[in-house]
Amino acid sequence: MMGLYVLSLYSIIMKYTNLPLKSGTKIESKDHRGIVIGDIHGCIFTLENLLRELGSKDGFNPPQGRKLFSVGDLNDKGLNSLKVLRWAQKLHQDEKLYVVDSNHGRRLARRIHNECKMGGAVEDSIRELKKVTNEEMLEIGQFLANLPAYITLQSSKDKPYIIAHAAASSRLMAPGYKLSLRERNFFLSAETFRWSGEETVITGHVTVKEPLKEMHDNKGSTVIRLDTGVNEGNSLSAYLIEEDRFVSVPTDPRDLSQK
Ligand SMILES: [Mn+2]
Repeated sequence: MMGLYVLSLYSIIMKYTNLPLKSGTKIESKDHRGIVIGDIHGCIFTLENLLRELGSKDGFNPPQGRKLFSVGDLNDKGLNSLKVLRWAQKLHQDEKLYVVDSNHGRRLARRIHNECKMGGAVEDSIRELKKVTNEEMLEIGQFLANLPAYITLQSSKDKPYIIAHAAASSRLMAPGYKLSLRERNFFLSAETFRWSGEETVITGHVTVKEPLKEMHDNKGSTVIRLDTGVNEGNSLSAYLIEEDRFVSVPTDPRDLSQK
């Protein structure tokens, strides 16, 4: 009885702590051209194919003169979440890749730190992570927990770009604005939003057949959608900012289970 009580008290406390909840971050990248990659979901072979298609020599590092950005959802669903997470951590360390927080990323961070119950797609990643040392698992948890809610990217183009997993809101991105947990989650998991800012917003999360540009009002407010359902056997997509161009590669069948 006592054990149960302590356990539930522990989980109540854990629910309201303790992982970082970063708001937005600004990145200047004027001497590197930017490439934003859609939801990868553990599909390492497809990622390698995409990177090579974009001009990477080794299918791991960015092409020459480029910086990479990810809309998040690196993990779950595909067979190789661990490899994708290791790739992201390494490039992030070397400042070759910037990633935003996402619903699947946050859930895995919370699961690693025992902040949520078992269940759902996150267990795909947890099964893989059971093979690594506790130390590496915690490093992955910390990496994911420290990702910002959104990135404001000042590229060599005039207007900034917003990179956010699911959605963005000018009101919530006002300078100095402090996001509540609920507001922060809007960036990670909103299914719909309307955009009227002058920056272009680049998102994943909502699966589309082909990468696309949406106009959100008659002022030409633009949203780019990059989740092209790699985990559903469709494709993985990227957006080349300076060229204003999409590149997609079909899902590599080695990334999906043979159910
Ligand atoms: Mn996703």
